[in-house]
Amino acid sequence: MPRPLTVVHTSDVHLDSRDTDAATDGFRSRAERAFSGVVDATLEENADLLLIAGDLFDNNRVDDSNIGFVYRQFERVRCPVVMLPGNHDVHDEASVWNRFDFDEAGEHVHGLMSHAGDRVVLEEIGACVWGRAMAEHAPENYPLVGTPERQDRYWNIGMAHGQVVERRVGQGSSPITRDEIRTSGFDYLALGHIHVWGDHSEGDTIAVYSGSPVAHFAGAAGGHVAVVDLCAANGVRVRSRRVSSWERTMERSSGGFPF
Ligand SMILES: [Mn+2]
Repeated sequence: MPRPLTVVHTSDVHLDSRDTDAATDGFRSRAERAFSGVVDATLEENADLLLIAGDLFDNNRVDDSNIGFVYRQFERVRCPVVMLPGNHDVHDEASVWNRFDFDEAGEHVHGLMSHAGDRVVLEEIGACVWGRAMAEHAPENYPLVGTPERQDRYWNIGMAHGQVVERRVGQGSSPITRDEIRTSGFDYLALGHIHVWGDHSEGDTIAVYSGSPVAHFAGAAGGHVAVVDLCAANGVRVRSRRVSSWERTMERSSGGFPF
């Protein structure tokens, strides 16, 4: 059996340096501060793997300083990082991901950039991570079609950016059905797109939306990451860890008056 792993899972950071309304303590935006909090959580949890399940960038026109910010944050991370594009940073010809230099980001940083599905095998931690980059956020985009055979010597981890639905009805974009989750073969499925926590586990697959780590995108309860413990004896257990809150803004804008 693969060895126990701790995974930090985030999504929907929506980095964009033009969002400067909370520029304090060296960060240009709430999203930058929250993403730094994601890295802090990864270090404090002594995580083996960091997953970013789409919409790391708010749009494909963000300037290169946003990419530079991500490189500098990844310099702090010791464990492997695996990223999937979302619908805001969709992997098309104009994609921000075409400007992202994986060599500069470091050997530990991986992107799942194939529209047919991509798998990264991380021998050092006994995990393989699969995901399908979206070329277009459309009803015809099926994030969980084409999942690979299970590899029994590894933890089988999936990533998908889209909307969990009962069935495809031809309207919602990037649908992920409950049947697809149940038959995916993944031990853990890292979901992105929804900005608040949501457990969509089916069958033997634990599937969770971490929600955005940015409090102002996630809601009054604050911004969170998912911390996932995978252990052969105990199975897969997930907890939500808060990485940002509204308090800092409230202190500034209202002198600490309780929200
Ligand atoms: Mn999204």
